[in-house]
Amino acid sequence: MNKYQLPSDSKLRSKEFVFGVATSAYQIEGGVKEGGRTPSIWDTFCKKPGKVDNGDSGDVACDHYHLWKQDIEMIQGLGVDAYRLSIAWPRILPQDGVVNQEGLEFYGEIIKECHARGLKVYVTLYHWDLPQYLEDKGGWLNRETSYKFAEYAEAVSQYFGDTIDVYTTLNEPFVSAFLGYRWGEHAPGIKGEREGYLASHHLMLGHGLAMPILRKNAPNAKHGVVFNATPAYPFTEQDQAAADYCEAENYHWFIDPVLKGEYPQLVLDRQASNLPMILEGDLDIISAPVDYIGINYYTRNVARFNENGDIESVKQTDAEHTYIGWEINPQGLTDLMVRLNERYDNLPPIYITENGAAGNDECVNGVVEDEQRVRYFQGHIEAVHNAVEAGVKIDGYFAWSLMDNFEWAFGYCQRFGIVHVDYQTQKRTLKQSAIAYRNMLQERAEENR
Ligand code: IFM
Repeated sequence: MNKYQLPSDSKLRSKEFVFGVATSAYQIEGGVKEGGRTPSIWDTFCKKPGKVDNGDSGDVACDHYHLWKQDIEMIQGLGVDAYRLSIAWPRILPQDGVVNQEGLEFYGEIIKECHARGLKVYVTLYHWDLPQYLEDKGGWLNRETSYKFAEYAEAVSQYFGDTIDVYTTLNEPFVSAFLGYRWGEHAPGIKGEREGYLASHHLMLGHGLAMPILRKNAPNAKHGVVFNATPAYPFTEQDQAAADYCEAENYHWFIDPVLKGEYPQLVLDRQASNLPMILEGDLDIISAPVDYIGINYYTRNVARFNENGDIESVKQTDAEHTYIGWEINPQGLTDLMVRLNERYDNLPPIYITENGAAGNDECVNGVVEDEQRVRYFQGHIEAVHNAVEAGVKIDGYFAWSLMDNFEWAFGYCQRFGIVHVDYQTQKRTLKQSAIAYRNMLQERAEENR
């Protein structure tokens, strides 16, 4: 297949629907000691033996810090409407209270170049690279960090204002809080139930504190937050409650406070002994209206109660999985969209801000055959179409990721890019999945001409 197919009457064919590609700062930039940047928690974490596969780090990554111009040219060549990137907090505020002009200018150049090439710019403020100096004071376990995040949002939005088309406060607070502070698999590597919940509340508070600041400084931009969400299915009929709890913890815990102004009862009950201190007024701050929510979808979860009454995931051995071990299930994306639509009366428009598949792709004679990823995208783009048909307002779709990059605790061995990166030479090669994306978008552009 050299082109993703869309039904002829699909909303996804209209030019109002946004197609894009996404990346994040630490995963692609490198240049960690350049431009006045100071270490983030990921620089520190990568140095700890055994934390990241193969001892990898984002020190060089895709060297986007130097190659950004050619990368943006490549993005334009794909024919997408938008580029979703993140800003590295430690480039903007390398020390507490000190704004680094060079950091602002670096992203200013990128934004200018994107606009010159007709790309809309979606910027995430926090894609997991907390400045280490804040971690040294407790990181997201310290309520003060929420206020520091608001200061950072002020610095960025004051400088960029409406030149950023769409602002995102946080990417996947579930991952920052739970993988970082509960299960210790991500930076800063802390393990503790209470810690995970405390970090989650402070992240959401940071989001809420940032919202009015962003609106004040960028009144014409859109503002929102991005969640990862994995729909859960019961393994047997008896396991419905297990599946319900998985969803509650995985995404209701993060979305409910924003859209309902409350935390979900299922989690409040089950985690009663781990709950953070929620001060009066916090939920009012967190539930400030958003213009959109971003959803990152990769896979589904099948859940059951084991013999101890604990909830566990059951791997579906008869299903197809990607290289990272995640089940491929496009129907899960449609179901998730419909479930969100049913759960929230005031659901704002959704962007699918990430969707993609990991492989261990190789470039052979300039060609990267990523047949599984091509099928993955075809299935998931159709799933988005089906959700739209079912009445869900979805305004855009971003492939994760533009190019192979530093996949956190997996280092470089999991390749999520639609563009292959040779890490020795930094050569970029469009995979078949990128070519199919480009061809679909080209056809759409011709139709809309
Ligand atoms: O690479 C990550 C990204 O940083 C956040 N969402 C999930 C992706 C794949 O794991």
